[in-house]
Amino acid sequence: MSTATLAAARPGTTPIEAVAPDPAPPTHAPAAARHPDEIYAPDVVRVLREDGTLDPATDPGLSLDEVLALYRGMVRVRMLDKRLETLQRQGRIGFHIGSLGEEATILGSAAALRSSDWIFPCYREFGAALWRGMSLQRYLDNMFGNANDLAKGRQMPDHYGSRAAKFGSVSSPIGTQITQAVGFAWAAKLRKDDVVALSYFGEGATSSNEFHNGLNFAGVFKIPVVLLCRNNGWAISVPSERQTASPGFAAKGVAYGVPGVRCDGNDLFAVVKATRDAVERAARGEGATLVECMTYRLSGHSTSDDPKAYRPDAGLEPWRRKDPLARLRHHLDVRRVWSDAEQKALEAEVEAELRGVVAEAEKTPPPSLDSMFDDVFAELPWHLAEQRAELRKGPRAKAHGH
Ligand SMILES: Cc1ncc(C[n+]2csc(CCOP(=O)(O)OP(=O)(O)O)c2C)c(N)n1
Repeated sequence: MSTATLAAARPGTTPIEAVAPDPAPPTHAPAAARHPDEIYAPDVVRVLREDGTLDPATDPGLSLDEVLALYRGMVRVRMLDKRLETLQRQGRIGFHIGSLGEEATILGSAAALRSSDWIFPCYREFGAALWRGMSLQRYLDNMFGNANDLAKGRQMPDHYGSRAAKFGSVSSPIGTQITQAVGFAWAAKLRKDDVVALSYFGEGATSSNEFHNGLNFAGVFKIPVVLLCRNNGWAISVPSERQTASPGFAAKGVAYGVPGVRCDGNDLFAVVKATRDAVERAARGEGATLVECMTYRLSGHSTSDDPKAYRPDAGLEPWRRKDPLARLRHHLDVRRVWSDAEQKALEAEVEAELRGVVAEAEKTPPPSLDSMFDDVFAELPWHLAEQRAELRKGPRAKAHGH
C-alpha cells in the first residue's frame, strides 16, 4: 500500500496530506550544516530509512503498540491543528499556533520522557501535553477562553498548562521556559527527586538571553535538563541560516560544556532515541544535553501570519516529501501493520471526538466577570471589593446574566 493512499479525501474526514516517499539521500553533506535540509550530515541521528525500514544501529526499540499509539497520536494532532485553523478562519476562535510538520519532534520527545519528568513548553507543543494526559476538552476550553478554561479566559488561545500532564504554562516570551526548566530541575536535584525537566524552544530562541543563562547554569551545575530545540527552519520570517553563524544549533552547547546532539526531527524513532539518551544521561547525574531536532514548519508561524510574504511555496516541496506522518505511515505499510480501513476508522473516530469537544467548548459560556478578581489576593483588598460591587451593578454584568 503506498503513502499516496493517505492523500485520498473522504467525506467528513480531514485527509492527511502525503506525497511520494523521500528520494535517496544526497551522497555528501555540507560542512557548515545549519539549515534543516542537512539532515543527512553524518553526525545527525537517523533511524527511519527511505525504504521504510529502521536502522538497527540506532533503533530505540519501541514496541509495535507504542509505534501505533504514536502514529494515532500524530494523526489526531494533525487533524486537530487543521480544525483549529479552520475555526480561526471562521472567526470562532481568535488565534492558533500549530505544529504542522513538527509532530514527530513533539510526540517523539514527549514519549521519551518518564512519567516523573516535567515539560516546560514553548507554544507549539499541545501534542506533547495531550500525549501526557491533558484533557482535549480542557485544551479546547482554553482555545475558546470559556468558563471551564483553567486560565479563566485571561490569556490568548494556546496558552494553557496542565498539572496532570506535568506540563508547565505555555511561555510565549521567547526563551523564558529555558531558565524555568533549569531552575525547576535544579530544585529537583537539590531535593534528590528523580525528575528530569525538558524544555522546548525554537531555533530563534537560541539567540535569546535566556538560552545563554540557562545553558551556562545547566553546564556549571550539571542540571538534569533536556534542552530540546525544534529547528523548524524559521523564526517567524527569519530563516534559520540567518539566525546564527554557528555550524548548527546543537554546536551552541559546546562553549557551555553541554553536549549537543542533532537528530532528524521528522523521524519519530530518531527523536525518541536522541531524547531518551539525553533523559537517561540527565537521570544518571551527568547533566544537561542540547538536542536539536531538524524539522520544518509547514504552516505559517501562526494563524496571524501570512508566510507567502517571505517564503515561496516552492520551498515547501522538499519538506512535504519528508512529512513525518507520511514517513511513519510508509513504515507501517512496509511492516504490513496498518490498513486503509484502519486509517479511515481512525480519522472518523478523531473527527467525532473533535466535533464533540468543539461543540461543548463553544456552548460553554464565558468566565463570569467576577472571576477577574480571583487568584491574586488571598483576601480581596477594599478597593477591589468596591470595584467588584460596582461592576456587578453595571451594564456588562447584565450582559453576562448577573
Ligand atoms: C522576548 C520576545 N521577543 C519577541 C517575541 C515575538 N516572537 C514571537 S514568536 C517569535 C519567533 C520565535 O521563533 P523560534 O524560537 O524559532 O520558534 P518557532 O516559532 O519557530 O517555533 C518571535 C520573535 C516574543 N514572543 N518574545
